[in-house]
Amino acid sequence: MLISLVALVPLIAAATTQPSAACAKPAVRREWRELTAAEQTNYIDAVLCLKSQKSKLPRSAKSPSRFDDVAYTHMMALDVAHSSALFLPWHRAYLAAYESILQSECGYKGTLPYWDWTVDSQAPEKSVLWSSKAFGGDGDPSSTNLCIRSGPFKAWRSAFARRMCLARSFGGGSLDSTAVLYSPEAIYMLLSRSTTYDDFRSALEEGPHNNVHSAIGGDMALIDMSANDPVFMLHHANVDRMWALWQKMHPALAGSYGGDNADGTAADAGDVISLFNLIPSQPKRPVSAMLNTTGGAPLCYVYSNSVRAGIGAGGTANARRAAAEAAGDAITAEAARLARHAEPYELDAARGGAATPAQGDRGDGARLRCATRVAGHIAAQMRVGGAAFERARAREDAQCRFVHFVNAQFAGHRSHAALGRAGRAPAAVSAAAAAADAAAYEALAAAFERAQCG
Ligand SMILES: [Cu+2]
Repeated sequence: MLISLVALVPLIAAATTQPSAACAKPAVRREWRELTAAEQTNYIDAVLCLKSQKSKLPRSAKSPSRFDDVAYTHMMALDVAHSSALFLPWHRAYLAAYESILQSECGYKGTLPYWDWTVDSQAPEKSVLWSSKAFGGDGDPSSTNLCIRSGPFKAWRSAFARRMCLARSFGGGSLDSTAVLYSPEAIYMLLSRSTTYDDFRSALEEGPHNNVHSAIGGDMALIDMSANDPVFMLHHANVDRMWALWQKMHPALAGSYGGDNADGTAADAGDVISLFNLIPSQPKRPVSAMLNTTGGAPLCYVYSNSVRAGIGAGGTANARRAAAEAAGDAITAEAARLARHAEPYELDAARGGAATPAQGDRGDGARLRCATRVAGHIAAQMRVGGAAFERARAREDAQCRFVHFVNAQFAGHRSHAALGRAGRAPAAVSAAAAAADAAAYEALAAAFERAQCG
């Protein structure tokens, strides 16, 4: 594991991969909190503009607006672009089209922002995204349709797949706002330990991707409605960013593609992506054109290193502490037991709640919670069933065991997502800080793997 640590750090630290000649100056997609208030308003205004523009689809689509054209396109791609190899390249093409429509049809000058939900993972319902100046908050639990009550999209009506208000239901339908998203530590584990395209795609799609859809609930939890919520694009930009990070972390795999298509045929980089004429003048492109965000035509962008709360107060010292602790062989019996525990989500009751806060806990400012499981009925309509569902459950369990292990073994570890940091102003992460984080996460991941073998 030491070899991979040495190999990973400089790769993560590099701010960009080498752009091709066709993409000399990549645009930078930034985290929502990196935008100034004026830039955030410009983005929201551009989305509102799209909803007021006329549809460009054939009349037969019955789309009320240009924004609805975009939602329609996602609805048309349900079966080809989910639970299949095409998931990542299709959504990459879709986001690029959406970004270019905002720019060319609504005069938007910026790039598509992303939502780094790892930052809000420990209490997603408290994210700044839900402010009435941003995307508005939770749905109204007293209304049967769970319509949102605040923000610029309050009056929105969705057209596809059904005509109704914009709905949310934090906590995945339970209305108790207790969902937990994937921590930065768990995401590092997923990125660094997925060693084929298909393994990575399925782990990301069935795990964190579905977890966020489920946690927001309402439209977002319904595969045929999800693109009606403007927050969909920021979530998917982060999913796309995870793919770019994985490609950067594993250079030998960066151009790799494979697995199965939705129809059971073997996926191939020559497969053609259809956006159903969302941009009529745009040619259909193959998957191979989506494998590099700086490949040019139509992709020419990179992602920033995101934000964190309380920067400067812990990052580097934290990294040093975790690396030092992992270097010693001090794997306690309790941590080793946690690492092998058969029922990670029921651990609290078994050992008196010593190491890991319950998912509904919002008081513990130091430790991490396990990410919420995706409920069976939500996974099913996200097209995850059968063996894929069993695989997703096993990965959720492994993620939760890792969280228990970090809490038990590294009591001094203060995650950037820890709630105790939540009050601090968010600040952009430098390449050096991102590299230090990666070193700390690698130490945790390696220690976890040692304990599992012990
Ligand atoms: Cu989708």
